[in-house]
Amino acid sequence: NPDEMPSTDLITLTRHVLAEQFRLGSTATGDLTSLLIAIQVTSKFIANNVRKARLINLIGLAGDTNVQGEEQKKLDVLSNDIMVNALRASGKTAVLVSEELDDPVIISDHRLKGKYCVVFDPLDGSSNIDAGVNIGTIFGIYKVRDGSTGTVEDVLRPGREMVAAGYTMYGSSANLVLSTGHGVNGYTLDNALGEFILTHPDIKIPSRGKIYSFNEGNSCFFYPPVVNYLHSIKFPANNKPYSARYIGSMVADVHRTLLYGGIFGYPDDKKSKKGKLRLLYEAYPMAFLTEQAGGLATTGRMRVLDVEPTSIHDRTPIFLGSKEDVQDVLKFYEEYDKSQ
Ligand code: P6P
Repeated sequence: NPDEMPSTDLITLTRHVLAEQFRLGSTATGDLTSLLIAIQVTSKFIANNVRKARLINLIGLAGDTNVQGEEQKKLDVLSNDIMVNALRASGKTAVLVSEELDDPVIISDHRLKGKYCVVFDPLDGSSNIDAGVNIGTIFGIYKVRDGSTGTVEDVLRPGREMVAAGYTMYGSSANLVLSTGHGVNGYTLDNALGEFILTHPDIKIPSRGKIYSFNEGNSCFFYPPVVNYLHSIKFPANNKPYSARYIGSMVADVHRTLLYGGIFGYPDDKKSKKGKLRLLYEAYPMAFLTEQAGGLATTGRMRVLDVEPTSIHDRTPIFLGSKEDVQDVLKFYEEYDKSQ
C-alpha cells in the first residue's frame, strides 16, 4: 500500500530548486541554489534555538548571562547574527538588510562578494514567543543591478524586482515557504534528516475565503474605507459573516491565509500613518508569495510590489490574500476616494 510505503523519493528543497533551475533551462550558475542552502541552514539553526528557548526559557534574557557567563542574546538578536554570518559566508551576497540592523551590511571582502542582496526579518513576531505562538523568518532576494558592486541602491527597489522570497515558520514543525518566481512551494523540516522536504507543492490561494485577519483593537483609528469594508463582511446581506482569525504574528497569519484563503490586513490608520509592517522585509516578500500563489497584495491604493522604497526600514499599509477579497477592499477605497 503506497500510503504505508516509506517514501523512497524524498524531494528535498535543494533538489526541488535545482530541478526547477535546470528545468527552466536558465543560465543558472547554481548561485541562487547555494544562497537558498545558506538560508535553509539559518532556518534550521533558528528553529533549533526557538525550540530550545521554549524548553529552557532562553527568551527575553538580554543583558543576563548564561551558564558560561556569556552575555545572553535575545533570540531575535541571535537569529540576526546567525543569518548575517551564514549569508556572508555563502559568498553569494553583496548587500544585506535586516530588521535588527539600522544600516545595510555591504559585503566588502571581494572573495566573499556575490550577486544577490537579501532583505530579511530574522525573527518576526518574536514578542510572541513567550506564549508559544508561531513566529518566523521572512526574506526577499534581489539580484544586484547590472554593473553594481552592491550598494544600498540595490535594495531600494520595488519588490517586483525581487527574484525570490519566502519565510520559515517555527511552530510544531519548521515550515519553509518559497517562491523563485515560478509558483510557491512549501517544505517541512524533517529533524531526523536535517532536510526540508516538499510537503506543499504548488500552493494556490483560493479565489475567495471566509476569514478576515485584522487587529480590530485598532478600530478606533481606522479610516472609513477599512471601517466600511469590515462592516460589509461582518454584517453581509447574505447573513453569512466572515470568521475572525488574528494571531498577531505575520508569518502565521499569512501562512493560514495562503493555505485557507481570505484576507490579512494591516492598514494605515490615524495612529500608524504609514501602517506598521515593514516594506522591504515583511510586505514585499509576503506580497511576492501571495501573487505567485494567485492572490493580490495592495496598500489599498496600489500594488505593494510597485511601491518605491525611500529608506530600508520604510513601513507600508498592506492587504493581502484571496483575489476577490482584496478586490472588495479596493472597491471601498475607490468609492471613498471618489467621494473626497
Ligand atoms: P499588532 C509582530 O510584532 C508584527 O511585526 C507582525 O508579525 C504582526 O503581523 C504585527 O506586528 C502585529 O502587530 O499591532 O497587531 O500587535
